[in-house]
Formats: sequence, structure tokens, C-alpha cells
Amino acid sequence: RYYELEDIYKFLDKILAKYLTVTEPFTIAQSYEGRPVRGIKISYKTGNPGIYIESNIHAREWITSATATWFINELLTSSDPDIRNLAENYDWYIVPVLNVDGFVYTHNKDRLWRKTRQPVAHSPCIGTDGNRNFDSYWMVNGASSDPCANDYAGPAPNSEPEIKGESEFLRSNKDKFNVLLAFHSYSQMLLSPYGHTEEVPPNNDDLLKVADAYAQAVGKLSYGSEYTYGTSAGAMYYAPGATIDFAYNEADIKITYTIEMRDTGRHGFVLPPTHILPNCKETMAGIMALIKEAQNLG
Ligand code: 0X9
Ligand code: ZN
Repeated sequence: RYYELEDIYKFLDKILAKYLTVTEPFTIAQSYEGRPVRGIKISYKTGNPGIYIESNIHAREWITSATATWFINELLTSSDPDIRNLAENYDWYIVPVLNVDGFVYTHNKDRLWRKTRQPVAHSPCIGTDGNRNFDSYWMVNGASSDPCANDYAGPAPNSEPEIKGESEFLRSNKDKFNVLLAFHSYSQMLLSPYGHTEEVPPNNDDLLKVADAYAQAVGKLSYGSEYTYGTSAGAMYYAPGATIDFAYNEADIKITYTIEMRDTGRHGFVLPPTHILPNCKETMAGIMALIKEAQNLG
């Protein structure tokens, strides 16, 4: 089932206490409403490449934190040799719920809330789209300046403490991260930079090749889920100021994707709990293939 923020943080504490030697907590921000935005680092040895996972920047996309927490548990408890390889030969930095205030709001008030919960000056409307608030081509196109819109970019880049905190964390640790994945739903797509232009980044061929490996691996499973891929602006729509573009342009993380998980629209954001485990397993298969292919690039 889906859990509330409090349960997710209790789970983190339990895991941190149980796997003391290979885990470490970190906090990237205090939210507008004063909650910590917490993450967990999993590292079995020094010198590993680093993988950063951002999840639930959009409050209503519950499947993302359900998958991120399952992922944490798998990395620490699975005896599957492929998962052990992932766990022990990479450093994982996983933030299961970035938009903590919005997430709590979706549990208590409005299941379909997307944005943060910080009020906007001179507006009756509340909240900014975190995935338009990063300081990378902020507001150049395809984001809204209307505080009442669901893709409102905020009054200024980094106006949201959650986004500012993550940006600073990524920037100040840039040499640690080789891959960044931003978990979203829904659409069953892998989106690579750029979001602000249909021009493609220098390593576009590599990014599409790695995305293809993900889609193939997921497609091979008995669930039969189909994933498509492409650049954000090319395959979906303009989305400037998004996490992966900040990661690519400002934190020098050249393998980075938005992963739009299940489904393709039947249930949309309100994905029934019966989908959680299948979604987790196919995401694991996809990420495994993604990392293997990325590693082959050298
Ligand atoms: O609009 C978004 O922020 C993402 N889709 S969602 O339905 N989960 O809200 C897609 C963003 C993709 N673009 C970039 N990452 N640049
Ligand atoms: Zn989203």
C-alpha cells in the first residue's frame, strides 16, 4: 500500500539503525512548512560511482516514493546477485519525497495536488511547480507565470526551499554523482535533456541508447509494460527549469532522466496499490539495464 510521510521517515530510521555501517542519513532542505527533506546514502565501499534519485517532487505521484522506498529496501536486503552488484558497486543517494509539504497535503486534503505549499505574494493561489523552479533556463518557455497554474515556475528560480536545497546539494557534491534519475508518473516514458529547447545535448545518441536499454529490459518482463523515450522537449513538451536540466547543465551530471512510471492514463496519478510491486520490479529491471549500458559507454 501507499504510506504517509511519517511512515516513510520511520522506515528510513529503522533502516538506518539496522544497516549502520553502509547507510548514512542526509537532509537537503527544510521545507516551507518546516519539514526536513530527507535522503539516505547507501555505500558499501569507497570509490564507487554515484547515483542520485529524486522522487515525489510532484506531490500526487505517489508511486514514485513507493518505488524509491522499495528500492532502498531491496538494495539492503536482496540476495539476488544482480541487485547485490548494484548495491555494492554504486553509491546511492535516494530522496524518497522531495516535495514533503505537498505530499502531506495529498494525504490530508487534496489527492491531486502537484505543487509545493508556499503561498505566492499578491495571489490567492498557493504553490510552485518544483520541476519548473530550478535555476537552469528558468521560465524561458513552457512554464507558467500564473501562480494559479499547475506549472507555475515560481516568483524566481530557487524560490522554493526544497528546490534551493537540492540544487545546493547537487552543486556542492557534483563530483560524486554520475547518474541522476528523477522519478515521476505517469506515462511510461524516459525523458532526457533538454526540456527548454528541442535542440539536443552533445551526448544525445548515448542518452537515447541508454534509454532504449531501459525500455527493452522492461518490455522483456512478463508484465509487458511498454516504455517510450526521447528528449523532454522533443518527446513530451517544453519544461524549463526542471531537475534533470539543472543536473545536466549546472551539476555536470551527463546521464540523467526523468522516469515517468506507470501507467499510461487509465488510472493516472491514482494508481491502484496492486500496481506498486509490478512497477517496482520493472523499474528495477530498467535501472539495472540503464546502468549497465551507461557503464559500457565508458
Ligand atoms: O511536467 C513535468 O514536470 C513532467 N511530467 S509530469 O506529468 N510528471 O508532471 C515532465 C518533465 C520532463 N521535462 C524535463 N525533465 N525537462
Ligand atoms: Zn511529475
